[in-house]
Amino acid sequence: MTVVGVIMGSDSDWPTMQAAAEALREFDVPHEVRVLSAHRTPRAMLDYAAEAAGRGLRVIIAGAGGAAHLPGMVASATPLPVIGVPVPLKYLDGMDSLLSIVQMPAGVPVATVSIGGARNAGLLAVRMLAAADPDLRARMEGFQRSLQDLVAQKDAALRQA
Ligand code: RP5
Repeated sequence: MTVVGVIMGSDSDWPTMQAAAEALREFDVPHEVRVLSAHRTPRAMLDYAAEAAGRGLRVIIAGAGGAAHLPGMVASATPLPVIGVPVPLKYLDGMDSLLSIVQMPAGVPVATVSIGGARNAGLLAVRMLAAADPDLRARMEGFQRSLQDLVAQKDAALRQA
């Protein structure tokens, strides 16, 4: 069953957002990818958000750039946790996207990752699911150990340089 929805405001966001899907794939987390725009397809966006929990989704990752209202609007219409990814566009270095997503009013949370931080959005979704899934938690712990090993290898290489 599909448990994570990876949505974005435009297909132009995909080069950034594909890192979220890749992280989910690494952990064998069933997910779907959709383009839904807060401004161009508002009704489809709200229908998606309203139906997501009933369809079995447990986390939504939403990326958008510029006037990035998709994550917040989706969060307003679903009880599921929403992770927002600020997508950097040509101007303003993604600061517009970041501020549009992160400054949510009290009561409607969006867990915002860094500008372009789609991989961390995928990994955060895995951690959310792992809170109630011991097997997934064990694999996340294994992944964390692999990060430690990588740093240790780099440290050892530089010490010898
Ligand atoms: C936003 O407008 C999208 O999330 C995208 O980042 C941006 C530009 O969209 P396109 O004009 O490339 O379709 O809503």
